[in-house]
Amino acid sequence: MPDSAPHTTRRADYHPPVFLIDTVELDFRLDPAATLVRARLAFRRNTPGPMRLDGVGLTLLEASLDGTALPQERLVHGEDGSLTVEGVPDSGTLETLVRIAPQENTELSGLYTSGGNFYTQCEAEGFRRITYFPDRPDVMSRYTVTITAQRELCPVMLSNGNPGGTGHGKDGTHWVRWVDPHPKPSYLFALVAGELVTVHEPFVTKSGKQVSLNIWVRRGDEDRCGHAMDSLIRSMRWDEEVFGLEYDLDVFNIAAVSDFNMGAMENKGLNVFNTKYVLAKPETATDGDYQGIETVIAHEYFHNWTGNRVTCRDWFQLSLKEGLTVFRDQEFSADQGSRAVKRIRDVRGLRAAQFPEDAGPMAHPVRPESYIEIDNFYTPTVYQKGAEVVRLIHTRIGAAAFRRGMDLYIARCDNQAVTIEDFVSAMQEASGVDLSRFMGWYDQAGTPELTAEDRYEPESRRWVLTLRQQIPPTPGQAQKHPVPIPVAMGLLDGAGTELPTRLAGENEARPGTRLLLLEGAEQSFTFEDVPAPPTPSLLRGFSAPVKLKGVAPERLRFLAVHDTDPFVRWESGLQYATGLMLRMVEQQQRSEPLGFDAALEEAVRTTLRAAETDPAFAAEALALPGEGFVADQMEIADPAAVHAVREHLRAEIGRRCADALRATYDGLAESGEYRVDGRSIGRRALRNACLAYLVAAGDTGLASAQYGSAGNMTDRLAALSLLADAEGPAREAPLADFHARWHGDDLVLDKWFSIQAMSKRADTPAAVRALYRHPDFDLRNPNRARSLIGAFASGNPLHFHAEDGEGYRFLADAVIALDPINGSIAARLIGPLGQWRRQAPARAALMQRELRRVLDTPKLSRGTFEKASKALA
Ligand code: 0A1
Ligand code: ZN
Repeated sequence: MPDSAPHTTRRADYHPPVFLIDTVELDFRLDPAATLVRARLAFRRNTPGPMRLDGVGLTLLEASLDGTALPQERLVHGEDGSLTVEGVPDSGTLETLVRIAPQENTELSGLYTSGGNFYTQCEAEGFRRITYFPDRPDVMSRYTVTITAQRELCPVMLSNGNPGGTGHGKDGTHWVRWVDPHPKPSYLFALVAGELVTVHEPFVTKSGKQVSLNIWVRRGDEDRCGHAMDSLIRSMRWDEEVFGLEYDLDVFNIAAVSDFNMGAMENKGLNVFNTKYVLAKPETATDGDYQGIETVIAHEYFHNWTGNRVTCRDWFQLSLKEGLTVFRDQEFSADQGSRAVKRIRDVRGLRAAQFPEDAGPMAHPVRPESYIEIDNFYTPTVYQKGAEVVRLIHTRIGAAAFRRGMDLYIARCDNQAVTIEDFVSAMQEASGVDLSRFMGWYDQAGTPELTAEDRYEPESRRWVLTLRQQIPPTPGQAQKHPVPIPVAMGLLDGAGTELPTRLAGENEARPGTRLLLLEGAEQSFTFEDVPAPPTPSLLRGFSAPVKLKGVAPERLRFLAVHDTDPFVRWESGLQYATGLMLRMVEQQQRSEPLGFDAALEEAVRTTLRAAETDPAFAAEALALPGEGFVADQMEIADPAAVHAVREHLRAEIGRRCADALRATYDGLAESGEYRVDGRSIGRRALRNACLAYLVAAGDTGLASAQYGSAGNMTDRLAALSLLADAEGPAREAPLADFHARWHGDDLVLDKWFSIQAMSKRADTPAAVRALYRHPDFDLRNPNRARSLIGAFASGNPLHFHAEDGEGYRFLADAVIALDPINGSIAARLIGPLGQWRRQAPARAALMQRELRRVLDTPKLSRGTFEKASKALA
């Protein structure tokens, strides 16, 4: 437990800031052990009340008001580290000097060192670890930052905004000044300093403004920045073309750091990135890594307008910037390649992370009502479901009105800290559509369940579709109201041809997909002139983040082959296979022999025959539903039975379709240079999907051969991950080879840890314990911690849920060890233990026991306390 009961922050308690800060002058004197920070704040009263400044772990050395030193009695230090200055006038200048120790900062929030360089992370509440300040997003100020350091220690010194001068000191120091002309909240402040080299490109905006683009990395990494730079340039162009948004500073800097809590951070003019989302070359990075870089680079760049120019009033509005920016990066990536495949991957991700969250103890609305630790709310719900809600609005009002809405939102809210209502009302005004009921999507947790029933009336040639919705209760929200659900749909005739549709009351039939809007709990839609009972195709493109339940297996089979909408084709295959697997899990539980459904073989063969047109889609269609997804459909999960069924099906498909799989595999052999365009990525994905089935059927040799001959990391890693499940030398030799080759490369070594953590082999729990003690394992590095602990707990349901509880014990041990080092990462990793309600009683008891053990740990961080206590509540 934390020493005192942690404070809960509530959305309803919002009060405007007592003081505003118009300008901030920061002077840094960098030293790893003792950095000095002088801050001059030009303040102005906004509401009645005392001047309370946030601060955490700061040593105050001096304080003065309008040039006069403040006596100690007027400086009141709070237990939380804050500083209250008594007797301040309504406006003036407060100057403080504090000392901090960046090299002691293992939480990686505030100013910290990594590999001898200095980096900051201020979102959400890191700025208060740098200086005393009203550290809340609705205090927006203009910053001037001067950084002084030993020339040798820090040849490069960066902050937000534009360069504002440099100079030399006598004592081997130099200084650099940065001026940011745009007002910004403190969470967007950044400083990066040390030995860094740059990869540079010029960029000219559509109105002719010259911008210097720079990616700052450690020497030796320059040859891995090409894809990040290319992604940045494409993002900048795209935002100009699609949203008319141009970059607004003379420089755009990106700095890569290997110790970072999240993916990246959108600090104004100085994005800081986890190296994982910058560095790539074909020998070290997989196609997934390349795609991740493109997405994250775009995401952070797009924040320049949605997040930075227009920011959040308070942290409850986090999805205002995150949901909207994820929507924007999804649209960008969709425009770079196959829109359908992008949508499938995004939905896969939503279901893997957000749906379980929405059904678990940490379920919260896209706009939460309360939090103990805001770091815990950078969640799939705020990000991915938030993006889905923006997409709902886009779908409802159409692309043109959405663009007008964006223009209005930005024109009206520029340089302000606003709320989700401000966004929705801009969309409403620009479209003329009443969107008030869409607020239900922001304020209610839980995934709506959608069911559809239909009947055909031959005499009147009418077909009636009845849609119903229901939102399950979630912690603190027992009662739910219906939300508006746009259902994109179409009708197919018996031959699979798309029928034009005419709803009762309409004059003319319309071709293709149309949008129905389910507004209440239940609604019927009558279609006229329907010649024969049709097959409905519902929720095309996944038009709403809901669970569509109860579509009959025959319809799924039909749609999987015939639907004109690629998403529904994929989805129907997935749902069909899920239903089959659920029935087989029951057989497995009754110890009955597991059979095989010939429809699966047929589906695999059909997919392979058509694969040439869109290999990426084929790769998605070939994948069986994941173990986690299947388990999520069960009242009480049974990870071992689900695993057994999936392995059985993989081996059966591999055996029965070996000829076709092998032909496709051979036909897709790489020739020529490695390329990262969508088609090349799709071809590799398909080839490796075939390989996985062939290995499941026993052909380990094929994976060994591919491991040896692979010319890129995608193919090498695909082979290695299959070999990691094998017995004997087929496994040990390539794992040792991989380590020998790559142990000097942190990002690649992370993959070596993850692959072993996710192995199906029976000895994996013991192997994971051993890897935890491996000399290359480092709990302080978030990427490494995630690569072992996170990969095991979230990516290996079979062994995480080992019957003897060893998986749970390991996770709790790791969380307890990590919490004092980096509470934010510890709190993130503990998540899987919260899913105990969906496990059988014996497992659930073991999980609860570990959660209690974590909770009984002295001096637990607020974040881990919040996650563990809510999981047990
Ligand atoms: N705003 C960033 C995410 C981020 C949040 C918190 C961080 O530190 C605790 C770091 C990054 C984004 O959306 O990319
Ligand atoms: Zn973001």
